[in-house]
Amino acid sequence: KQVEKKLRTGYHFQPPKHWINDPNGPMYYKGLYHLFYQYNPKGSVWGNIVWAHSVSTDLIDWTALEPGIYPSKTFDVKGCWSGSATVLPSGVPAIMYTGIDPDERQVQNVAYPVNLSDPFLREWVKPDYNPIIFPDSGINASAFRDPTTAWYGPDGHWRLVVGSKVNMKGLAVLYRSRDFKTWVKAHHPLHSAHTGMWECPDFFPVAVAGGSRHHRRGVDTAELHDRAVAEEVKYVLKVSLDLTRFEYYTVGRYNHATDRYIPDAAFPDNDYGLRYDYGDFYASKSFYDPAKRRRIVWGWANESDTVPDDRRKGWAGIQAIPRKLWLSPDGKQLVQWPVEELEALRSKHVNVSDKVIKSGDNFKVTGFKSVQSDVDMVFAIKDLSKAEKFEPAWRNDAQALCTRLGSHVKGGVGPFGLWVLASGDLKERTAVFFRVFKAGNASSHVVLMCNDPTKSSYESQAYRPTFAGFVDVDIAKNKKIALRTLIDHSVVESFGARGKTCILTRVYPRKAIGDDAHLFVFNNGESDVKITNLDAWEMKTPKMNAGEQ
Ligand code: DQQ
Repeated sequence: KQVEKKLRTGYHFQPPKHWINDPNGPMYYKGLYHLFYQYNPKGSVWGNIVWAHSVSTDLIDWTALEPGIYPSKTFDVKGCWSGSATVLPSGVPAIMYTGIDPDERQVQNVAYPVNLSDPFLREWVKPDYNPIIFPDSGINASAFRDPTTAWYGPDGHWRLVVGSKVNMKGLAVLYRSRDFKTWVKAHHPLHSAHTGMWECPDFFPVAVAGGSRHHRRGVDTAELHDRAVAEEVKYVLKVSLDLTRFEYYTVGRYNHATDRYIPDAAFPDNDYGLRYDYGDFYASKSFYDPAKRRRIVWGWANESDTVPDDRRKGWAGIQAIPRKLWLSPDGKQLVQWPVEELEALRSKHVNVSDKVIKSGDNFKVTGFKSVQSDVDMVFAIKDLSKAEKFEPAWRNDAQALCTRLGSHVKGGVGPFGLWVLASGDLKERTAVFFRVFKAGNASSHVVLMCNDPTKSSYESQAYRPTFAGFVDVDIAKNKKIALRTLIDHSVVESFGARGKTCILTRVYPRKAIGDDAHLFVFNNGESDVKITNLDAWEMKTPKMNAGEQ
């Protein structure tokens, strides 16, 4: 059966065909980046799950290898679900993953490379002492999965957490081991909250500003036992909620002695936390890249078309562009930015500068093909006096606010932003935009970033929710806001305010495809805005999983 090429991505990660979901066990080993991911080798819907495996020297060109982990033993005969890699102090990488056993129980297994001198790490062996972690009587065996990268404590014990739940309480169940073989459950979880099941937990350190290392530098989980490092880091706990299909994170402290994680006061318990991405981004997994001393996060972007569409297309699911991630200098949130390697794909370039977009106007960016492009721009707002008044209750639900105040609803300052993947007649278009509100006291403002795909396609079956998040910027002081948008046929991945608020959306235009996909800048607010600078590049197509030559 032929795969439908239309709307397949050019530079976002995807295999040649079939279903993909969660990124698994990303790591750097002997000069290669490894990415495993949940994959159905038999079709374009979820099922028959194995760990497909790809390698890259630069996170851009990918070579597909044979699956690394696949059902082969009683402890994983019904599926090899998500997990993580830990590079041991000896340099040996270990993969920990969830196996589904014959009774449908979720158990945790370990696997090691067969041949350590093979940088491709093609073959993995699962020792007979698996499963290393079995759901005991206190644990719900059908809600017990996705082990994290392990870390080593000052007491000489390894630790890792497994996602779980008890009733509606999400749990990061903590295990300890001396030898990486025998794992013992701690008396209390690392953390828990009343949110429902925690899938794909991720727990890692981030540098704080003012410490001995630059705050954008990554910190390896393997450095955690070092007390000097421990004083200059904060910790991030990220979980994926199967109930909302969104991910949330908090930033906090980790007490080595009590083995508990305590979110900072800025992340109250009754709140889910912030999000890496306010759009279609799930089951993410980060890793420390020793080659460039950074932390990188991978996340899965599901299709939002229908299952029959996916069967027809013969493919479903992509990975978002790998993002470097760090703690903002004020410690209030994480910041993400596409890995710098992506810029090597930039080719034909256009620039617009100092262009005013008057109230109600729009402007077409010409001279390049935008269907597979990278747009990086800055808006300037001179006059904030017309900003609409913000009601405090709106704080709780950016998405509802943006659904109500879509890109076509006129405002004071904004909506202004981009129409991407737009047909020439503008009947099809996806809006990425900002709207600025005046908060209670006139000197402070609230900035909302939205993605409105309601007009993205003539096709009416596709799921097209509006996505939105607030942007923590001092707009009165800066009078500017930056927007970077990666456009790639059926994905629009945006980074507001240099990576403070990110939104990824999948769209399925009918008309705005190939050379008929256009880029516009629009302003539906009363106040004029100015494009201080806009750079846009066509993006080359990298080698994407063609397999070994
Ligand atoms: N996907 C995996 C699970 C994980 C879920 C199964 C999250 O391990 O909890 O494919 O998308």
